[in-house]
Amino acid sequence: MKNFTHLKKILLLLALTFAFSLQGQYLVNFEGEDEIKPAYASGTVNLSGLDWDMTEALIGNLEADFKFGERSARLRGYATSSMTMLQSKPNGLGEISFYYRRYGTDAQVDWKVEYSINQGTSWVQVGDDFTAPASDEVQQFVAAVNVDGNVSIRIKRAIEDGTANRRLNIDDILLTDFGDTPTVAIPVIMPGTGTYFNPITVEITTTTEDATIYYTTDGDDPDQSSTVYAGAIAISSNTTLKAKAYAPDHNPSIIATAVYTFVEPSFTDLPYSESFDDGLGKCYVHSVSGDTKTWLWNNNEWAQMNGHNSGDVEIDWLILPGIDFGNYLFGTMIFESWYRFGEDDDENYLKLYYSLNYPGVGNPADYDWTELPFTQPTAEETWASSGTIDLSNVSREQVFIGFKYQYNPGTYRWWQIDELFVNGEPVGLNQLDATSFNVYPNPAKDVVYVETKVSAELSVLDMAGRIVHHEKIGSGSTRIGVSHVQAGTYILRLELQSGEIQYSRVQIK
Ligand SMILES: [Ca+2]
Ligand SMILES: [Ca+2]
Ligand SMILES: [Ca+2]
Repeated sequence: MKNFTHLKKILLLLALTFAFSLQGQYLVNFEGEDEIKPAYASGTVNLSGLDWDMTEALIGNLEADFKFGERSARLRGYATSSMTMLQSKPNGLGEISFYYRRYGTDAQVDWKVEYSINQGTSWVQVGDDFTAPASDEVQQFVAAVNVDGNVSIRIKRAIEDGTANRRLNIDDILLTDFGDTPTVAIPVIMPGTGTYFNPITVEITTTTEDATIYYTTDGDDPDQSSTVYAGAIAISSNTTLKAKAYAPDHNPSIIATAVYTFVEPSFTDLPYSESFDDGLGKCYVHSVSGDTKTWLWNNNEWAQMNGHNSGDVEIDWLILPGIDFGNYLFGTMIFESWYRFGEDDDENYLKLYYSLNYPGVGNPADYDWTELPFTQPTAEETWASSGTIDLSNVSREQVFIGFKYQYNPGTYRWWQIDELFVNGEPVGLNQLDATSFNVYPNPAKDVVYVETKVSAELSVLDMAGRIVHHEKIGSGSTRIGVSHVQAGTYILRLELQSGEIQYSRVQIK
């Protein structure tokens, strides 16, 4: 009896050791040396020890591929696109999780995850269908399965249609074992993966009692040597936060990951030109409505937005880098546009706006915009010039200019924009505070006096850059009659004999 008990103890210990060594997970991260599949055609590839079929899917390593490490799966988005385990995983299936994001700026389609306990004879869906958003926000798919035995999974189109590139990247597919030992609930990171414009405070929780959460901010997988979570974490720069929770008599949780991307507004000096030769350049894109479509650069050397087939109201902005018009006079803008299909009316249009309070990133719908009319093409599939858009009346401060695409389902118009050019006459700040001449009174009514130390050519220009008065003046004080001039702000331009040009502003009542 004693021996038997002893044997039982050894067996139990062995069983525990065995269970512990098996306890765990099957991770597919596409990083293995032989995990290569460069073409979309259907083929078999061994991923972390088990064979998979990848159809209309490859293992991608390009810049446009979302990936952790060097490689990830790129599913093309065709009707038949799928990745399917040809060999089953032992030890059951507890939870399945993976990360996904659109490839490049591709429009997206729906996908689903299924598992099989009979080597693929029949399949059961796990969780809900999923579609990557029209943004670079990395998403995590997590669902509990909790079945025993040998289990395989597949990821495939939810609706099997289409032969257009709607590419999706998937990485770090994690299948945890199913077991009697409970697993700590996956930590919840709030707020989660996303694009942020201001520093955030992040909290991590788990519903498992007595669990300790460990986290990293350098992309490494956390373990019990990582930092213990002891309260909210401040994050203000691009960060991958990973958290894993441990509790007594539990398997550790799977790793929760949040990827924070902080977007900085971009600015430009004038002249600014954007020919979209290599991408969207300094232009910023924001989809206010309609997750699957946004402005994109489609390798054709222009910017494009087309809501075709999205089924949603598409409100999408293409925004130029900020311009400080305090540094320029007589701003102008010109560009070319092209459209096809669709119908325009008050609710369906492409319009150009500027904003004085938009910060350069974030949702343009939250800010004030003033329309800048432009000439549109008179026929489909014809590139047309916008004509010179006068920006001289745009307030002399930091300005963002943006195209707003707004179309309802059924009226979608395909718009293309190219050859943007914004120009202005530079004005040094100290020139506006010109010290070598003095203008008074300011504001003026009928008469303004210009006092200089040297003789010069004086021009009075309206805000559109038209010269309304011109004369040569000598040193000393010169009287200029302005009673015939319309009320408004005018620029006094003084060209010295040295060629130097100085400016000042005068208000005429
Ligand atoms: Ca990877
Ligand atoms: Ca171009
Ligand atoms: Ca959209």
